[in-house]
Amino acid sequence: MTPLIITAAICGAEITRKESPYLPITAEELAEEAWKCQEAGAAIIHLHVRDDQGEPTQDIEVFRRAVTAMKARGVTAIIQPSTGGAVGMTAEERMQPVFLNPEMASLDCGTLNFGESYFVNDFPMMRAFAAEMKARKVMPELECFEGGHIANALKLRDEGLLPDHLHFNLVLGVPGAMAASVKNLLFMVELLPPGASWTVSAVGRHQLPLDLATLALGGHIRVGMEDNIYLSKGVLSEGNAPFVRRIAGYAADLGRPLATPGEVRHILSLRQESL
Ligand code: KMH
Ligand code: ZN
Repeated sequence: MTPLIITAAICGAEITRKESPYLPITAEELAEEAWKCQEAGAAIIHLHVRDDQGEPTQDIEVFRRAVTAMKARGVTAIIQPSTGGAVGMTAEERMQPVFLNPEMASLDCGTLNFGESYFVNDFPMMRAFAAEMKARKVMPELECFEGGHIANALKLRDEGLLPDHLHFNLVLGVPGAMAASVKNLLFMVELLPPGASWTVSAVGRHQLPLDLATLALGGHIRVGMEDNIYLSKGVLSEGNAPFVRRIAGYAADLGRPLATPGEVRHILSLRQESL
């Protein structure tokens, strides 16, 4: 049985402190949160950062501070910065954390409606992200919010812009994009190329049911406050670790071991040195 990779998406770009007072924002808060998630079983930290006002930013120095604080706190999980940032950001803004040479980074594979707004990922942008990641041996996590996004990723692969191993994140339930249902999850999984690894991110109240379906199917799981802030109806999660702990518990019940960061490097074919 392939060990389960739990990714913790600890901050995101959209949730505010008004919605949850437990949202980590500063470098120290992000580091503490990442460490707690690691202790609970997460092997990847999907990272967005915020400025002093709590607004989303892709400033390389803010990312650098967060990563440095995480390492100082003892975080050994793989840190996966976002190149999605927030809606409305330019490709140049979004690219910045790639220049830190992380082991992984997200690569969004198509444009979609995103709540009341829209999130632009056209081919020139996707190619620019993919090429920069390839040059730096940064493993892209291919974020697919719609079935067509998988085809877009395969087009990038056919253009020689992706590594041999492909790792997808199937994101379901973003308002305006593909709904979070088991039927849609199966549809997406069946579109994946042979040998690809995949994780699932489901938004809001759909997170837990889709996670359980993913466990049954043998995929990997992303949880965290970027996608959902409620542990159950009306009950805010006091941070990200309770989400990770809950999935780790279900995996234990199924006898599925959790992947360590070392195992993630092997399963996802990450480069073996950390720059
Ligand atoms: N905040 C969303 C607009 C990613 O991290 O690559 C984009 C996002 C995807 O979160
Ligand atoms: Zn993200």
